Amino acid sequence: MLGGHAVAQCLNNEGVKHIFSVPGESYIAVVDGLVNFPAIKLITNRQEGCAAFMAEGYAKATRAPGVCIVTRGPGATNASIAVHSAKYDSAPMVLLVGQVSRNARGREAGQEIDYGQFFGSIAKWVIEINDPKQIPRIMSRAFHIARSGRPGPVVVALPRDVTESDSEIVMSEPIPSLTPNPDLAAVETLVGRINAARKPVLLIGSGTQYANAWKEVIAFAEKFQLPVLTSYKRQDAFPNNHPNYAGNMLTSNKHAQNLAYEESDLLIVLGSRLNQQTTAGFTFPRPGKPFVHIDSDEENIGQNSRPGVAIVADAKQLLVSALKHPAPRPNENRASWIAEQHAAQKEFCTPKERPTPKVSMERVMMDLKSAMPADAITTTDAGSFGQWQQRYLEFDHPNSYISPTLGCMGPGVPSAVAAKLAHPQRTVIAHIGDGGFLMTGQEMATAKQYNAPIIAIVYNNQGYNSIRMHQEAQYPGRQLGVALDNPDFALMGESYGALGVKVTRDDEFLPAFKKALAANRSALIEVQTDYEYVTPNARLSDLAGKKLAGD
Ligand SMILES: Cc1ncc(C[n+]2csc(CCOP(=O)(O)OP(=O)(O)O)c2C)c(N)n1
Ligand SMILES: [Mg+2]
Repeated sequence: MLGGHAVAQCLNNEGVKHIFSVPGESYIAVVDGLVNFPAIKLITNRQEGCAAFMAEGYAKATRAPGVCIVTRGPGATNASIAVHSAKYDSAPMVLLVGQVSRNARGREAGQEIDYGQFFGSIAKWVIEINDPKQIPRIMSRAFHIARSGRPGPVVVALPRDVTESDSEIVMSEPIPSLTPNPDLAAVETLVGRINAARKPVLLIGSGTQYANAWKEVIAFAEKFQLPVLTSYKRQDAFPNNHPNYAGNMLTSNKHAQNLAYEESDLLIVLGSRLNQQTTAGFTFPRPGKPFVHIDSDEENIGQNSRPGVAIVADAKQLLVSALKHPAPRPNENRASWIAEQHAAQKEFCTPKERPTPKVSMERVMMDLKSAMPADAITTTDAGSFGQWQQRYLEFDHPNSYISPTLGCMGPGVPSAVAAKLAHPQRTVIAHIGDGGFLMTGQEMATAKQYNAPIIAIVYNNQGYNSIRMHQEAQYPGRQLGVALDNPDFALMGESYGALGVKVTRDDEFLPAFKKALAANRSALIEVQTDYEYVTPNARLSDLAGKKLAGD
């Protein structure tokens, strides 16, 4: 069997349905193998960064590994942005990269890279297959590592002669997913602590999402009367309209931060590594704070703060086990406290009218909240516009918000197309800035080619406003290098076969969005905004000389 055919067979055995790619001569034997598996769709992208962002977005939309294949050297370096992103977001991804033939290694051969060094600090595992017979073992291990423990990106390098040689290869079965059970005594301790606490708070991260524990988290919060917070950019881990929902750990959500880190007398962190944003720049939980950390990966525990109680377990197994304990006596005080927390969150996520000379972001959010289908998937790119979706949109369905914690520009459109391929029945809406759209917006062509229509909302403030904001705050009146002279976005949309609409006034957004929903093809809505209105709370001129949060 050709080595490349064995790789294709392994992908099929792992249940892969979509592979994102840009072609390269270094891995054509794998593509030849894929011809034998028509059920696997090989998606052809326009840039490897986009292909890899699609694989990452696909992983977040399905909670299974996203797969990407790119050529050696330049293909691999282009794809690297999403490897970094997948690492930050604990997203399972398998990136296959071409490599020079074995006899050329170490000679600075055509497009050669030492992937171990290049991807070493941003991938979960990097491996080069140097013997065709090892393909099945290494491929199944790559998928296993990508999805187990704290999920993450795995890079598999395929030397050209390994994929093009013919040898006897014995296939093996994929390694089944393991879901570590909690220690039962530790669960008893946890339940005891909750029952003894006055104000226990549950803070959940993507560990609950990869464990598919949506229902169990709800049952646990209800049974033990816990307000629930979601970690940074994990708004879709818990139904936002559930009465126990208390908010997301967004830097501007002071109420949520206060609840988690000041007001609670017991903080239970389930499936979150507690990243920089969730912990307000690593300042919480303070030493001595009663804090229980539960994660399926031992390495995540205590990464930033030492917990009083630590439990290694799959989130769902932990919850199932805790739910076997009897419910505490209903506590009236606790119930009214939870209702207060939910009301504070509702207040925080309700936009108020804020007229601007162009289109008001608050108005766009109000209109979206009234017209978005309940199970729509939202993706966002990086930029100042993103603060409005993070704060105001509400999510009541699992896997409905895809936004990288890395804060990289570029994933908005690609991850939306991937989400649409994964869930053709759901509406997918991408939110992108003018800067971000010009980085990866060409994947609207991929959406058309594979019949995966999306709605792209491009907030055009004629520049890299997020950076304009930092410049103005730190060095007032000296903006440089942040303005963009833009193309006509609506026309660009049309050129990709999408409906292209320009929104220049508040009252034009809702009709445009309704038209997009009914379009039966992709839509690009260009929303013209005023860069002076840089955050939901502040204007650019208010920020002059003020230190902004960040490192
Ligand atoms: C790949 C990448 N390049 C640069 C940055 C730095 N950066 C963060 S936000 C931003 C501006 C984004 O501009 P735009 O997409 O127009 O959104 P806006 O901030 O104007 O709303 C830049 C340049 C980044 N995060 N990622
Ligand atoms: Mg902009």
